[in-house]
Amino acid sequence: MYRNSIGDVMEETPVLSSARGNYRIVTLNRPQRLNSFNEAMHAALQAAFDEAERDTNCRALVVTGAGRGFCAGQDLSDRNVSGGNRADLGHTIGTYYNPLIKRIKSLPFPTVCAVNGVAAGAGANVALAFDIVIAARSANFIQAFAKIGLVPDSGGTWMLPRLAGAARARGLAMLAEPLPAEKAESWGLIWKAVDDAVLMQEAEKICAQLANGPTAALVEIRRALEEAENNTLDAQLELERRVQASLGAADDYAEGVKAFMEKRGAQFTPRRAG
Ligand code: T3D
Repeated sequence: MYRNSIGDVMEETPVLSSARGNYRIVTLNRPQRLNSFNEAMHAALQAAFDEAERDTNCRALVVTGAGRGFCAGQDLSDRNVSGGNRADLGHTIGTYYNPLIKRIKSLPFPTVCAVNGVAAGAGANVALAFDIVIAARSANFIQAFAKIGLVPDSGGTWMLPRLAGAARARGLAMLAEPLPAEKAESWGLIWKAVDDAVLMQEAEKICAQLANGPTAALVEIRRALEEAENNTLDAQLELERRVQASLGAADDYAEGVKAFMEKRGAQFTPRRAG
């Protein structure tokens, strides 16, 4: 619950989810707190992912934020730091943030993040965990952790050096300065920055393209690129051989080749349950 600008008590629906044909739009919805995470929002986001996974018609999703921010990380008003009863951050990270990042990375369809405004703390790293990240030009990414005596979490220390290189990762994490969307694009953190007015239009265009694509291959692309981070070239070549053998035996490959030869768009197979 929260009070709106004229003092009325409002009920909170921390995450909104709506189906658009074969993809979904999931919106973080605590705009009065810049969509920062509390336990209810973590639970609601996981429930929105559950719902999307159950719906085999759903073959991609976009996550965005309501209001002027994308997500300001942990809701700090939930943290009692003056009394003796402090939250065990190891517990909350292990219970909420780590499972969330792993969940995003293992969704059985491709994902898009439309960063509509500031993405700070865990909010920045949650955004970077999606497959394709686009951001409004006015958005900023802030590794806000050092300002409150913490290290980047939610995969930040893993993703930042891989995406931006070690020197930039150190600068972002230690200085905790806002990184504007266009710089995030030029540094390789995100796919692209777009005009604010067309953010959702662009995000949905990308999402629709992914939703009409070969879902299994797109998920394998995500996995293969993740595994490449730790593999030798030999191991990665073997992984590509194995994955290609499996995809090459599937209907989507046959359809893709046929469609090419017949000079038409491919009609890939729907996603299967489980
Ligand atoms: O605790 C654990 O479980 C460990 C996990 C940690 C994960 C983390 O994410 S730690 C990092 C937490 N996040 C931050 O430190 C960011 C805090 N927020 C900010 O630094 C700034 O709000 C922003 C740079 C994101 C945006 O600045 P600005 O000037 O555009 O907006 P604002 O005025 O600061 O915020 C607007 C409102 O949202 C304001 O409320 P008010 O005054 O209008 O009633 C502000 O308090 C609220 N808000 C923003 N971020 C948070 C928040 N309220 C609670 N928690 C927040 N994280």
